Amino acid sequence: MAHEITLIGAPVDEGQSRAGCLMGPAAYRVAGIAAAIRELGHDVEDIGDIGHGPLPEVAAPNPAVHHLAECVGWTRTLADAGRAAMDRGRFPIFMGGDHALSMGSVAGVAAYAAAAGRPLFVLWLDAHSDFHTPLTTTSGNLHGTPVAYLSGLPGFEAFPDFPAPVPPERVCLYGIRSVDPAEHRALKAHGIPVNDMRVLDENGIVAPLRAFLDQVAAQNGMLHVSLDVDFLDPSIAPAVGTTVPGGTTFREAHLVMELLHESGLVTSLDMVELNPFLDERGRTAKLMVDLVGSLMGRKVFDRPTRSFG
Ligand code: HAR
Ligand code: MN
Ligand code: MN
Ligand code: MN
Repeated sequence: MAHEITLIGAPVDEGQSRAGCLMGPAAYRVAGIAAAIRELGHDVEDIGDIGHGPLPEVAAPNPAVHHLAECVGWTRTLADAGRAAMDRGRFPIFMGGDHALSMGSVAGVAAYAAAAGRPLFVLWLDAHSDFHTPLTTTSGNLHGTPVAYLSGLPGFEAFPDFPAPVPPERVCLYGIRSVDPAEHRALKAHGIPVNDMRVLDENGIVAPLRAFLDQVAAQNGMLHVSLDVDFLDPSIAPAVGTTVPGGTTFREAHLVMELLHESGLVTSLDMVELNPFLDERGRTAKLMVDLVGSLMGRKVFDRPTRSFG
């Protein structure tokens, strides 16, 4: 199926403390993201980079938290941009930018899904669970909080109310290998299933994903995919500030994208945490663009589309 893709540049750098993610959208454009998707038969428009807009007056609930006003601003502008693209029948790709951008991208997609009367599912491809709140974070880096925000947890009073919080059984954390103690407790209390690397080592990369996709299909859901560069092993994707050893291999990551393509279920995508300042001759940016190619249908041989549900 041909998609109508809208590239949204989201140069968010304020959700963490290591400058460089703001160059992410430019790096993806240099790596040829638009041409790579167009080549696969999809329509592509690039609306350029958006900003965080006017800064609201907000009080940080925890002295560690930094750049709260900027992150609230980004959440508003990105939610609006994502919702507007989907209202026009398009498939938004949010080119980050650090993972704080997902507070906005998922909020926009969730508002669209609620209006369309369809359940939203979220697949979080990441080394980290990103389940802190502004109350529990000790680093103060808000890129570690979006999953708690989209789950409707308290502590996000400075942010817009999340439209229709995503229930735990509709969230799939995949590739996880770094969870802080407060996140661990909160994940258990909230009942979010965690597919950590141990689960994927034992069951393979395919089976847990198929089980989740079957759920999405059975409920006629929409599926947002949030792809963090550190989902990948640092040996193949060095351009990220928070490398964690033991990530997915080149083929595992492509296989995930190929299965997602065959499912026909994905309706929006984040590409987050690329820090081009840390890259080696553009290899991480190019790999991320290649993975999007697989998600958009690039393959060596045709295979029948597998029906889920
Ligand atoms: N849990 C740690 C913190 O809150 C690290 C979070 C890192 N998050 C990302 N995105 N890089 O997944 O500081
Ligand atoms: Mn700014
Ligand atoms: Mn992340
Ligand atoms: Mn991460």
